[in-house]
Amino acid sequence: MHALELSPDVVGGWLQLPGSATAELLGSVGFGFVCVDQQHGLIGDDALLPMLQALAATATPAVVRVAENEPGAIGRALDRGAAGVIVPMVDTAEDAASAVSACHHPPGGTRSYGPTRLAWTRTAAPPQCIVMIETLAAVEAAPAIAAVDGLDAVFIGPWDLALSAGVPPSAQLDDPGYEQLLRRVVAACQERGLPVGIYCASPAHVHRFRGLGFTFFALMSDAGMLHAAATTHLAAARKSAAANVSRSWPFDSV
Ligand code: 3PY
Ligand code: MG
Repeated sequence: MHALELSPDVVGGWLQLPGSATAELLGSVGFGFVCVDQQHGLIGDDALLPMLQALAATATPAVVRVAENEPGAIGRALDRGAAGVIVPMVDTAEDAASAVSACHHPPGGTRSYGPTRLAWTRTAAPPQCIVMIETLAAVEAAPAIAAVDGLDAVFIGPWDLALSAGVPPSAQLDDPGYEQLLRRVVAACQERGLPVGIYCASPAHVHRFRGLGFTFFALMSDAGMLHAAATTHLAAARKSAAANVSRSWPFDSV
């Protein structure tokens, strides 16, 4: 297990498909961290352990997005060896404080003792607690959320935020009102010196959000990458596309 460091401009990977092979693969390409998504990914607790083991073997820090802001879910991810958790749908400072508390044993928090895997892997670094801002209510509460003691970072869920704001997901790239929401969260985090990250559907999204002051990024999911690559390669393989396919490309990559 490797400590999570959200140093400026770190780009992470995102796993939604269960299995240690995909975890090992994404852990091997140079991401600054890899998140195992138990909220919208297809990854249950039994699949989580081998994925964390595979990531540990690659030396890439592993963080788990838990299914909900609930102490049991947070404790299970940490007991299995996650370096930190991403907690979805945090709308208030109280929600954020509850997530932080669930990450730490007393006296700093309320996490139950039972380190299980940590007992033999001997991880020294305290777990990181990252909360997700992804509703209009949470944007309103961003200054109070960012001020919560012990919080390590804030992470925006841009799709849920778009839904909450009543705008299409494409607003992420060009809607001025949506941009203002992002800027408010970034400003609240800057005020507290907190890292502020965001999920990115493409490299173009990373570039856009970097320009708005975000300090860390999660770049697409394994499922999204596989789907995009399969669609692109299938289209390129069709007879009608033959003229556009570079002849050297397939041989360079095998
Ligand atoms: C969102 O965009 O709402 C997310 O939670 C990204 O994973
Ligand atoms: Mg979300």
